Amino acid sequence: MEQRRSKQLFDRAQQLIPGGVNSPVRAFRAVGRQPFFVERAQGPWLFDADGNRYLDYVCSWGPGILGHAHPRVVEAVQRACGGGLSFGAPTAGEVELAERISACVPDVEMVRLVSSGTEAVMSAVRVARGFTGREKIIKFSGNYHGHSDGLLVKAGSGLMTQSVPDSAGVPAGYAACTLTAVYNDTESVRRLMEENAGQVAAVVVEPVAANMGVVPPKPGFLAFLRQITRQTGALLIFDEVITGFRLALGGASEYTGVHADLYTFGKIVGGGMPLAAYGGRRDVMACVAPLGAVYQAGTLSGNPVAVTAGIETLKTLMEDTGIYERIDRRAGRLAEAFRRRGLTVNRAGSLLSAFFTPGWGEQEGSVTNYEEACQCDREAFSAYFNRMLERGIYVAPSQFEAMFVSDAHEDELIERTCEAIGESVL
Ligand code: KE4
Repeated sequence: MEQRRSKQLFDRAQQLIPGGVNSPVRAFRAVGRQPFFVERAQGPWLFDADGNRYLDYVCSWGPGILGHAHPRVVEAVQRACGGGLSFGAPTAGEVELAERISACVPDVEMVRLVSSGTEAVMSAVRVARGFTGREKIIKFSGNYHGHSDGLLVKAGSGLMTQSVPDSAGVPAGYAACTLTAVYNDTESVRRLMEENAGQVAAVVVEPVAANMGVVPPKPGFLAFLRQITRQTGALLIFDEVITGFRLALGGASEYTGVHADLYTFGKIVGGGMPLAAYGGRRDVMACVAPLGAVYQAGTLSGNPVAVTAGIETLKTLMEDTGIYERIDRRAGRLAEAFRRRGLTVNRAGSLLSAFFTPGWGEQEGSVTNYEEACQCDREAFSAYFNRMLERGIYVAPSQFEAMFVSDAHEDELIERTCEAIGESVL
């Protein structure tokens, strides 16, 4: 595969940008090759600087549920640009987007727009602390909630790929306020709650984990979190940066039937532009400045161009909820292809991961938490990734990320992918 132009760009990038990338997982370090540099994208396709074309199952890590450069979204964004890029003043679009988010997820009675998932989760945690007057939070190993200091404790995603569960530079004091439980293990939560009685402001969870690979909640796990947070006066925060508008139009609360106190959204809600959100119970969100005492602000919060992308994306999803059946069905076909090759597959709707669990191909494995995900064969994953890429199919360059299916992945392309899986999982 020709990669000369990408290599030139990567060499230049590494002179000025740490690792040559603006987010670690993009460096392809877990799969032992240099990254390709994208020139443009259309529908399910990415085109790189050397003219190579890839069928894209990363979808910009989730935003691309409609496929890249959806005409309706692009046209609206182009029109919005003509009216100015940023005002730092309220606009009608922000009201419409807030109304649409609340219409899709009725638990979101009030919502604040921000610019990244990290900012959304960081803010939601601060609101939970401000509302409860408590300092500690419980998260789960293998869950990733962005790179704010207090949440880089046993994060999954990029950090997990680097096998460094904590980040340098996080003050010990921050980590001390973050307690880490085991995903799908109710006893680990109960124990932390008992040991820190009256001190836990919130439990923050990926309602379907997707940063240690996809790990769905075991039956009853989320309901248990709902019950124990109610009992102890802690808030339940669903980090739906990935699952929001992905599992269903109403996200995880629709998909699982469990309802949280606060929600965070990112990725799809911004249609691929820098826009995220946090929101939930009106009494809790009433703590947010200027209404309440919890400060949070942002120059580009509710940016009119990003808001336009978000509105057009949600409008398209709201007008054609048949998309969810289409992308779920297609993801199911991919899961079958992986299982035929003896891999362990976790899937929730159009989110899936195929794991190279110990003894893969001979014995059935299971991945229900961080520890089990860490036991996967990363060399075998890397070989599979590279074989797929040589066949023009781009999956996430890490065992600990999800595969995303978009509405642009037509059935014929899914079948082509299934064939490539059969040739690449060896
Ligand atoms: P951002 O700050 O990257 O927009 O969102 C952070 C975040 C928060 N919560 C969840 C559940 C997330 O998955 C993320 C970010 N996801 C990763 C991919 N797993 C983003 C890709 C990257 O880090 O480059």
